[in-house]
This record gives sequence, C-alpha cells and structure tokens, in this order.
Amino acid sequence: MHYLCTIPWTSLRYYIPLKHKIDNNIIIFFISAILYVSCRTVEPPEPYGACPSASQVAWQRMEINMFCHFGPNTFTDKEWGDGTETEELFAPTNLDCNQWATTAKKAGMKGIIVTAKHHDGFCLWPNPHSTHTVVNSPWLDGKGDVLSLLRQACKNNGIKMGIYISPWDRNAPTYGSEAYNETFRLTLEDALSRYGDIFEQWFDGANGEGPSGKKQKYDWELFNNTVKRFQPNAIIFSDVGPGCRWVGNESGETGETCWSTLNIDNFTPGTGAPPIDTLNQGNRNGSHWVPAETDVSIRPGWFFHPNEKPKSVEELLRIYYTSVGRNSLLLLNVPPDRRGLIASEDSLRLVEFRNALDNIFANNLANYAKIEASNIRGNSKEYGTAALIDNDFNSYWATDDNILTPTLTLYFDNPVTFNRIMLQEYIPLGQRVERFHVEYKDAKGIWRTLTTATTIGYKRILLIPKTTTEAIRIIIDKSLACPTINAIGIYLDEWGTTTQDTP
Ligand code: FUL
Repeated sequence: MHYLCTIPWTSLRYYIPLKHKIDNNIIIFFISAILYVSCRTVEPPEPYGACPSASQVAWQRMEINMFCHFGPNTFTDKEWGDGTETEELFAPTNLDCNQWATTAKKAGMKGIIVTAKHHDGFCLWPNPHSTHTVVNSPWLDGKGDVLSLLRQACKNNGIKMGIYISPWDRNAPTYGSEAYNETFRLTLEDALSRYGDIFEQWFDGANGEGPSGKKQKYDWELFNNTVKRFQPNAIIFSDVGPGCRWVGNESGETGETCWSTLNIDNFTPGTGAPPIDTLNQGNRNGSHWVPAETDVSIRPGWFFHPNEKPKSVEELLRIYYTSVGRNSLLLLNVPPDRRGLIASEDSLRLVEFRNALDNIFANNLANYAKIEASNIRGNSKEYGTAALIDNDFNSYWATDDNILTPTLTLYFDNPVTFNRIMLQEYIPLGQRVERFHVEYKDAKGIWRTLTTATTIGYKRILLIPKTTTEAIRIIIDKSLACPTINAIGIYLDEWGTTTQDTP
C-alpha cells in the first residue's frame, strides 16, 4: 500500500496569513485538509479470475527442471517395458545421484523428477507393496534405494525432488481390478511419506492393459487426495492438473497463446482430457489455475539408448523460447545411462545451454532506457515503471482499474540493437493480458510495428528480427483487467536463431 505523503511541512507556515496570530484551529484545519488530499491510499489491483496458489507461483519460478527416466528400460534399450522383465536386469555399475544433482545445478535447473515407477511397474525404491523392486535386483545386493540417494543428493545441492509414478502398471497382478487402486494408493503413500518434501507428483495419464489383459479404471480422486494428504504443497501434474497440466506434445511446443487457466471440471487425465489444442493453449477465463508444463527429452527417447545423441544448443534454445518463453515450465529429460550416470555428452551440452542462456540474458538493455507509461495506477510511485527493471518479483507496474490498453515507451540515449523482448505479468493477481504489439522508431522517426502477440503470463519472450532503434513501445491492445507487469527485458541473442534484420 502506498501513501502519497508529499506534504510541504516546512513551508506550511507560509500558507497561513502571517499578519494573523496563528490559531491552533487553523493549523489543524490545514493539516487535515492536506492529509485528506495527499494521503490517499492507492489500493493494489484486485486479483482477476482463477489465480495461482503460493506453491504454484514458486513452482512456476523454477522455470527449468530435470526429468530423469531410469529403470529396466535403460538396460533393455526399450521405451516401454511389458512388466515381465526380471529384476536381475536392474544393475547400474556406478549409480551416482549426486552427479545427477550437480549436473542439474550447473544447468541452472531447480528440481529433478525421477521415474520412481514407469509403466513396467519396477520400483526404484523398496516399495513394500510390490515384489518388482530394487530389493530383488543385484544392485547393492538388493539394499539400494534410488529415492533415498536422490533425496540426499538433492539436499546437498539445494535442488527440489519430485517423483513420477505411473498408474499404468504392466506388472502388478491386481491391475485391472478395484484392488489395484488400493495397491496404488499404498504405493503412493509409501513413496510420498518416506523421503521428505516432494515438490511435484507426476501422474502419467497412460492407461493400457495389465498382466490380466484388462485396463484399470483409475480412482483419480483417491490418488490426488493421497498426494494432498502426504505432500500438501506438491504440484500434481496430469493432463488436467490440478497443479499443472500437460502441454499436449512432447516436442517442446507450448502454444503461442498460452493461458495458465483451464476448465477442468468433468475432465480426467488420459482419454477423458480436453482436446490437445486446449491443453496447449489453456482456456481464456478458465475455471482453475493449471499452468502448462512442457516435457521434452534432450535425446530422441525418454530412456537412455547408446545410439542416440543429445540435442544441439540451438535446438535447446529453441525449446527454451517455445516453452519458458511462452508461459510454461520446461521439464527437460536427461536420462542416466546403464552406469547410472548422466552421459558426459549430455552434461556438457547442458552446461553449454546454460552458458548460452546466461550470455543472452546478461545484459538487459531496458536498464538503460527511460521508461514512460501512458498511465500509472493512482499516479503512485509504487506502481510506476521503475518496478519493471528492479528485479523484484513482487513489485509491478499497474494501471488504474479502467485502463486496459496502456502503452509503455522506452527511450534510449543511444541506439540499441536487440532481437528479444521479454515481458512478465505479476501472476499472483492472475493472467490478464490478451493481446499486445510492439513498435520501434525507425531512422526517420516513424513508429513501425515490429511484432504482434497474444498472451504474456509468467514469462513471454518474443523473437524478433535484429533491430536498432532509439525507442520501443509496447502497446497492450486487449486485457481482461488492468495489466500488472513486473518485468521487461530487451536483449540481443547472437546465437543466430533469428538472423534476419529489420530493414
Ligand atoms: C508418456 C510415457 O508413456 C512415456 O514413456 C514417458 O514417460 C512420457 C514422459 O510420458 O506418457
């Protein structure tokens, strides 16, 4: 809350007729009048529509996390096991979760989600509700526990831990009957109660046949309630959340329009999910806050295959722009190999990727601009344009409630050359901007349109041709409520993803 206390105390006496003896009542009258006019409270904007929980905001701010697909498929060179694989197969020679966590940390990732149980049913931890687990493997004489090692490694490196547990189980004898839902609940309960805080529970919507040849009717309410009971702050991933949603593809492509809100009533993960396009773009004014998570692998497969190669830095940058840069969290899969280590090719690639990101975003040209807004909420400094470049997530530029199409103009003393524009909405108050465009002043001083775009959300990065100018303006063309923007960035990416220059 901001008070416009600009009372000229020292000069107050000049407002009072000097030839009169100063009467206390006159002073009180003047002070009250000035206080009334000057000390108006500028209220923050009301939240708009479905808004994120504190855990969802913290989750979104993680931006890039690591996915680790690891299990029997790593040893059979397959993507899906059929559940008949012997436990003997699981024999990593040098498993080191610390290496996973340090790699994630060097890559600037904030969390790791491991496939504690994939569709083949094998459990990477000693789950007492199954015999198809590490206990019956030769690894560490059956005394190993990947979740426990990962927990420790994450703790050592300040990384959060999440787990993928597939409801589809091609090994569980009860799969396809009501009894399986209870077995799955106990499995979840075990994994979620033994290893401390879990930031994300990943539910795969896949639902095929089990050993009996039958499919399972999943009790999603039971599964979600179990997560909520043991890990109340965990973000539950599924096609329809409730914590975050699948983005609808595995190629790293979030919709250019991407609302974090989604209508989820009467939908379920898997075949009962909304259409792929809806998952990709969300619903404008959707009933719940269910932001998009973009899961994609650094290699062609999810599991490690010796003949596959990791993606190039250019491909990873493209994925960054089409995921984080489109209001989504990037969950990048980096599969450990048969030793139980992330291959050096992959870890090197991740470090190169991180260096590229750090270089691109090191110099925010907006810091050198004079930024003017067509409207500032209550003319208050608190909601002024300084908030756009102060690196404080909780401060933001906002307009008066009735101003839905404001303009921000950035003036530079010397021309700047750039090809990326980054904007962030203050999502604790909801997602508001529906459409905007960007203009630049050409050498003749004429404003020209550079690009048009739709949603912003937590983060939007626009890729534009390389442009040199002394002024840029961002014009919000449509907003569901007064815009609340907490950051602006103007950058030059020399990696060459956009080479064309603006004439
Ligand atoms: C899919 C699974 O079938 C794949 O094996 C992989 O785990 C991917 C992340 O989700 O639904």
